[in-house]
Parts: sequence; C-alpha cells; structure tokens
Amino acid sequence: ACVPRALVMKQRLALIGLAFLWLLPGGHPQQTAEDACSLHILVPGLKGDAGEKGDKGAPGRPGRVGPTGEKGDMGDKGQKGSVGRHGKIGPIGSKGEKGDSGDMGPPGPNGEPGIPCECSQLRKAIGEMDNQVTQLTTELKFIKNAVAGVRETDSKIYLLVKEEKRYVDAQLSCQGRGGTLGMPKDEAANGLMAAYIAQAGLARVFIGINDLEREGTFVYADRSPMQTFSKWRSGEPNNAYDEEDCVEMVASGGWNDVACHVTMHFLCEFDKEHV
Ligand code: GN1
Ligand code: CA
Ligand code: CA
Repeated sequence: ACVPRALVMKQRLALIGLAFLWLLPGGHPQQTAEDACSLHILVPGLKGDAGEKGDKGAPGRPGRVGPTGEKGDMGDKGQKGSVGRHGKIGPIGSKGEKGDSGDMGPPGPNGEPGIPCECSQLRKAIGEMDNQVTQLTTELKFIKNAVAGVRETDSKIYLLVKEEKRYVDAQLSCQGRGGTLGMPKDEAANGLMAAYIAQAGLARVFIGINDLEREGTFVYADRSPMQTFSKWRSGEPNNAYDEEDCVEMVASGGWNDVACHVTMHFLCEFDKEHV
C-alpha cells in the first residue's frame, strides 16, 4: 500500500518491457508468463564496454589574485634627462647706476619775436619800492636798537644787560633769555660789541670766555675752543692772584682775565635762528 511513486513507475516500465518480449517471435522460448511477472528478476544487466574518450573540455576560469609580493631592491639610477625648457622671466632687477651725460645737442631754433616792453612805469615803481624797503629796514633797526637796546648782525642779536652779576649768574641770565654770554669769534663781532659797550657809557662787561675747566685753556661759553682769533690786552691773560678764570671786555674791545666772583654788567648773544 505504501510503495514509493518511483518504484511504481519502474514496475510499470518493466511490465511493458516484458509484454514486448512476449510478442517477439522465437525469442527466449524458455521464459514463461510466470517469469515475466516475477519482480526479483528485474536486476541491471552486465556493465558495458568503456566508451571512447570524450573531446577536450573548455578552459577553466582564471584563478584568484595572489597576495602582494615582497618589495624588491632599488633599481639602478636612470640616465640623465635632456635639457628642460626655458624658465619663466625673473623679477625686474634693481636700478643701475646713472650713465654718463650725453654730448651736447645742436642749438635750438630762434624763438618768436618778443612783445615790445610797455612796462617802464612799472619798473620805475619797483625800483622806488626797493629803495623804500631799504630805508624802512634801516629805520626799523634804529627803532629796535633805541627801544629794545639791542644790536644785531645778519645772524645774531646782542643785548647789554645793565645788572651787576657774577660770571656764572650772568651766563644763567643770558641762558634764561634764550642765549649765552657774548662770544666774540671774529673781528666784526668784537668791534660791534666794543662799540655797544662804549655807546652805553660802560667801562667793562663780562663776556662768554673762561678757563674754569683747565687753567690757561680758554673756551667760549658754548664750550667751543678758542680758535686763531683773540683780543687779549697786553700782558693778559695773567691769572692774577692765581684766581682769574673769567673774561671781561673793556670799551676799547680788549680782553682781560678777571676773577669770576666779581660782579659787573654783561653782554648776551642770541642766534637769530633760535629767536
Ligand atoms: C688788575 O688789581 P691789579 O691792578 O693787580 C686786574 C687784572 C689785570 C691787571 C692788569 C680785579 O689787577 O686782571 O691783569 O689789572 N684785576 C682786576 O694790570 O680787575
Ligand atoms: Ca685763569
Ligand atoms: Ca688779568
């Protein structure tokens, strides 16, 4: 009752085969109808002879990629390459030295004829104004001298101070006004100072010369050394009583070394640039 389906099929095929044998004339007379019905005789026949060798099969698929190999030794250095292309243009260099001046060019053509001058009156007026400027300058100088009591050159202003002071205080007083004690460094300055002293009716004043720092070495109040110009009176400087380290100018313009602690009027000097 529970014969597998495949076995049933096999049985049916065997029965058909047997029926076929039965119908064949003169074939296997010894077999009977009973034999054909017996299932135990349905066994495979003997193994056949070996078949002929088949054709060669198609080539197989490529194998998988293998693992990375070990790093080899460095190869030999390649040959030197050929010269490369020209590089880009570099930055502009620094300015060169100025060249020599060229030869003189030929003279230019003549200019247009000028317009006839009609300004003689203007020229006359300008000339008169020049004279007025000169006159006014002289008058202004006079007023300055009279009112302020100063003297001036192109570069300096001199002021006589009618206060009696010791040398150091006189220098401080001039400095407080923006100057120094007067420093006659040439004949012109010395002459102007002398005339100033004389006109003021004074006999002597302190000027800016001393040998306070080193006996016998006289320097100006601005510490500049004495140059070739000097105006020492005869026999001076004598460092009398071994105590004369400051200098006075007498009305005639001569110099004399005197003691610094004595008091007298003094003459200041100012640079016009700094006034
Ligand atoms: C004065 O005091 P007496 O005559 O010795 C002067 C000196 C001069 C000298 C020239 C304080 O000295 O500096 O060298 O005359 N002393 C004073 O004869 O003015
Ligand atoms: Ca001296
Ligand atoms: Ca002296």
